[in-house]
Amino acid sequence: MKKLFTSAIGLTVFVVFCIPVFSFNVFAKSYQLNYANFPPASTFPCVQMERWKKEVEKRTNGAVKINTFPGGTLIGAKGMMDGVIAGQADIGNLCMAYQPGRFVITNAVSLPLNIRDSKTGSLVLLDLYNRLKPEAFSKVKVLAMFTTAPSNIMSKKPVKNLNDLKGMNLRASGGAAQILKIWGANQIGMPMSATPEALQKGVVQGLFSSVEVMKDFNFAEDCKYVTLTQTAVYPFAVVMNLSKWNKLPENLQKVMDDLVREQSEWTGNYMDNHVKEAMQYSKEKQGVEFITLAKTEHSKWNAKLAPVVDDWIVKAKAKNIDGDNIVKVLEELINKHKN
Ligand code: DTR
Repeated sequence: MKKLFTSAIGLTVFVVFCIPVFSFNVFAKSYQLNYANFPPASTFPCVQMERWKKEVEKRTNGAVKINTFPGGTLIGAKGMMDGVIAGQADIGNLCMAYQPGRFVITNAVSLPLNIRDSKTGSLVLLDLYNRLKPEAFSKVKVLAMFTTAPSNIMSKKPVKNLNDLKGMNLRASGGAAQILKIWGANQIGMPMSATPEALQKGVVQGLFSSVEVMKDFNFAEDCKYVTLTQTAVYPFAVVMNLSKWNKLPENLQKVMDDLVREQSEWTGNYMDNHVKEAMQYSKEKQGVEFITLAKTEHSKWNAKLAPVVDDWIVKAKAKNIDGDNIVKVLEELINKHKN
């Protein structure tokens, strides 16, 4: 009888204390995190956000639940970094080009250094960040970094030479904006999320960016011409509120740490493939003309860009930033990662 009684207690203890631990998972507590993003859900920053959410939830067996907020519903484009630092969202995705003076070191990735695709740009940016650990990110935990594919001119009117571009109102931000100005366009700065309205109202006659937006924002309906320049990638970061990060147990932090490089590279690959799809869609479904600059014309455009890197180094020096070293590191990383 006594034996039976002891076994019954043993079984009860097992059922009450052990089964929940085994059957849920090894993560004792669950966590909900809010993730803010500025553009609409169909665009690449949000596609990568949903992929990250899915992976984190899967790899933590649901111990971490990510609530995603696309379309600037939680924090807008320019307020992303400060919003995350202040805890308005736990995680946020930001485009560094929208605050060029704030992210001087990492924005250097948009200098005309011949980054040919988004995968290369993304790995270069992440390695640059890891190597130089810029102060601008000291108040957050970085969860991923990636760049767009190189920028091209999408416009309502054809641009075949520098004269066509002269005075044309085109939208761009950060390093890409500097390049447009040098080529003689009338550059207008605004986040991508404000561009559809500006195009429709005629405030701008086009934009300078990676061409997946021809499909994702359906700019192909307004912009029937794309001039292929293949310059300037835009850098992005996914950042997390530091005190929220510090409160996560180590095994959950490890899941996210293990994802940093994978997510950055995944996004680069997604973007590169999606650019191809968007080009096909624009040509076949929207009758968009893709313009390749004539050789002599192309040399003129490149000649204008020749002083950009040296000028940037001089300006960086004035801010006490070792621009020479940043460019050297960038060139080394581009060589390492290029396809
Ligand atoms: N090229 C930058 C960033 C960018 C490219 N595609 C998208 C889509 C959604 C938001 C931002 C971006 C820009 O032009 O803003």
